[in-house]
Amino acid sequence: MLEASELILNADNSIYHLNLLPEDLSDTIIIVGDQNRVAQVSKHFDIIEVKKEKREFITHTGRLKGKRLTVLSTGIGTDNIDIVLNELDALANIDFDSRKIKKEFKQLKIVRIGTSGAVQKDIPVDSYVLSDYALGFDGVLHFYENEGLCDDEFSKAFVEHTNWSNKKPWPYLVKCDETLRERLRSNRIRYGVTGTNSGFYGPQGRKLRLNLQDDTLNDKITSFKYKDLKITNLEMESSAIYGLSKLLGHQAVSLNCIIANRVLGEFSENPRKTINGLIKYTLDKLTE
Ligand code: R1P
Repeated sequence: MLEASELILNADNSIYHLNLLPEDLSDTIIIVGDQNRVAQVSKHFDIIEVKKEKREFITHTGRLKGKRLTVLSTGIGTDNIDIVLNELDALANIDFDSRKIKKEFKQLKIVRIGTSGAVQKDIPVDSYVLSDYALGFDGVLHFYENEGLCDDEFSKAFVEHTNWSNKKPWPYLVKCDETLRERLRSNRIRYGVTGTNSGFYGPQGRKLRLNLQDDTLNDKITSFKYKDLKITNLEMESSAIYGLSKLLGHQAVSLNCIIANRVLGEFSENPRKTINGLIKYTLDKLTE
């Protein structure tokens, strides 16, 4: 039995941070960073059945073309993803009355619709990247038993190429779910390796008033190549989404709108339009 301090429930038996009851959730879940993006997604639903929120976690569940979908905001960062993935899994796979893990496992399909900056010249602003792999610089996955999950050879090559400081977490590489990837793929999408950083400024090589531990890290990220893989873009959630989904047994794919190109110094003129395009694309694919 999970103690009250470990599986934390609110007075109405909803899960602590997400403020959701098990019946509020579909097994197909779109996660977005920005709270405002939740309504940008759910406005396409034929009907919205559930609207709940707490802190940065806003959830709408509804139906589109007969399919039940949940859209949920995670806020920024892999620390939030640790909360979101564990609580989504608890909603699906833990009985809140008995506080025991259910005998029958329910698999969730999780699709991130995010924004990101490209670190390769040939990935233009306003394009879409599906993360075949996510490379985590954040360290969240190291707190879980994850033997055999990550490609250590890739990590070793990356650490050597970048002269990665051993004061930083060991970068971990996790693959997307292939079945869900197949469902979301098309020739409108580019495929790549998404670096997930533990911050927006220093960790992503942005220098405002503070000096960086390694000024050349972004250049080395751009020039790194392992077999036929290059790091395509940087954001702040995908590694933990992939890692925790794999460990929990759920399917996950991360789709990102490229709203900046860090090599060319460009930023999208209309990021909302680009994000809307990816929302429509994803909803079409999920309801096909
Ligand atoms: C930083 O501005 C935020 O935007 C990106 C990053 O991953 C980070 O969360 O994604 P979202 O637009 O999905 O939040």
